Amino acid sequence: MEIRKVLIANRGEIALRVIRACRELGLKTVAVYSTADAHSLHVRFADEAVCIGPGQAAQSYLNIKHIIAAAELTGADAVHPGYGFLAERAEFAEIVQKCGMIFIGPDPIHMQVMGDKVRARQTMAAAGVPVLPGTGVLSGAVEALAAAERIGLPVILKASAGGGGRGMKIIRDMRALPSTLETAQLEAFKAFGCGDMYLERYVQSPRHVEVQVVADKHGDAVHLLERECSVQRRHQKVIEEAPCSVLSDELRADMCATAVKAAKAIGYHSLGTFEFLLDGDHFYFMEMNTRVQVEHCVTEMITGIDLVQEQIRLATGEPLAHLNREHKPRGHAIECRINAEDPVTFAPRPGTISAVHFPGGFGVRVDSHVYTGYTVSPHYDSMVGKLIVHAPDRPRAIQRMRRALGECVIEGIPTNLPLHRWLLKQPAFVSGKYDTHFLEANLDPEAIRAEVDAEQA
Ligand code: MV4
Repeated sequence: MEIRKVLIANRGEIALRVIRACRELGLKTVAVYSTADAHSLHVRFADEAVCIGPGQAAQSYLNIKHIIAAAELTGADAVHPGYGFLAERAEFAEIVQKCGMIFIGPDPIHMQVMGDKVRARQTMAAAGVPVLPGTGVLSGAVEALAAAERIGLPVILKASAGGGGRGMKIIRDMRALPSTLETAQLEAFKAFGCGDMYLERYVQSPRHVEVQVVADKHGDAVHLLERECSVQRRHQKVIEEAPCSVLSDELRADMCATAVKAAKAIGYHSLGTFEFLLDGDHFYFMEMNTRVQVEHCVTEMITGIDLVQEQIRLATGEPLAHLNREHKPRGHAIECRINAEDPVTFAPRPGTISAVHFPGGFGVRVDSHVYTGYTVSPHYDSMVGKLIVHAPDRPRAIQRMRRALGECVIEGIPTNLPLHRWLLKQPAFVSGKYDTHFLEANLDPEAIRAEVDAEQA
């Protein structure tokens, strides 16, 4: 199966990222855009561009009919979904395939299995992946109470159709369980159209460590090491790094081998991320993501592998033969997500950028779609770019990121650059000894405001 022309069903930095990969592979590109994105770089960088609707995502980037029409109109033979929007909608992948095009991603069946968190848990447990003690879909309060009794408090209620932290409730008291379950079921039904809930032992202070897997259509799979993503707020990642600084070589080998084994067990192909909760020297399966992730860049820096090019090659049926079997981390990489938001309250702040200067120099990478005069639309995610550094070791990566953050200028709208400058000097971050609660537990509005003032001085 050959690809000549790829339609990119996305916008922003990831659309640019995919266009760049295509160009290096000698593939033609088709951008799709909403009227709000008419002046976007992905429109200009692609060979062709088709307007697919108004600013509201539901009418453009989520509009399957319009996207398929754009693909047929331009003669695209493959579709890359990026992340977000339709990237994990099995129905979209199926339609792309039924229209005779290649979906640059996994088999829709794997998107379905992993989108159903109870099925994902069961599938992974059956493949020999460690999962926390827990249940299937709960039939009601009686079963939930019995399960919580068996597992021991605290436990966490999760929506089977949730994921990424949506639809979760922690239970620390048996008496709260029946009413919390009922509310959670109602909320899940409203949010996802499915009220199914399950329960797991709650890990109090975990780290979020995820393993990147690359698998071909012939049953072969390799890992590309892990990413540490514990610096987050309300389930939005803020900083990611690779490798994870607290993994022993044995634990890394175990976690990575487990992910490869799981991918092979289910016959997975394409890029995949296995998210684990790390609790001391135990790890447990949380979720599997079937898309390219925002933070894929830190893996690229420490492996030297272009993940998006691999994803495209794999979609054509190319075997993995050319990839190394065993990877040692090559130095250390850190990524800061730069958002158009209030650095203290985190509220999105769309608007027009009056001036931008991105850092450069040795070991610095900027993946961004913004430019001077660019208007950040209120219709979409507030991320305006990613600042990625690579250095021989973690201390030098931190120094390099501080240097790069110092060079970075975005004027006209507030951004979280001051938050990053503050984060990069927090003792817990510098020591590497932090968990998923670190950011929210240590937020210091005064200190971040001082960084804002320093920026303006
Ligand atoms: C957990 C957990 C503790 N115990 N499950 C959040 C995102 C979703 N993937 C699952 N999440 C969690 N599941 C059990 N049994 C803690 C979290 C969690 C978390 C995980 C990763 C990164 C940040 C987090 C922040 C709060 C809670």
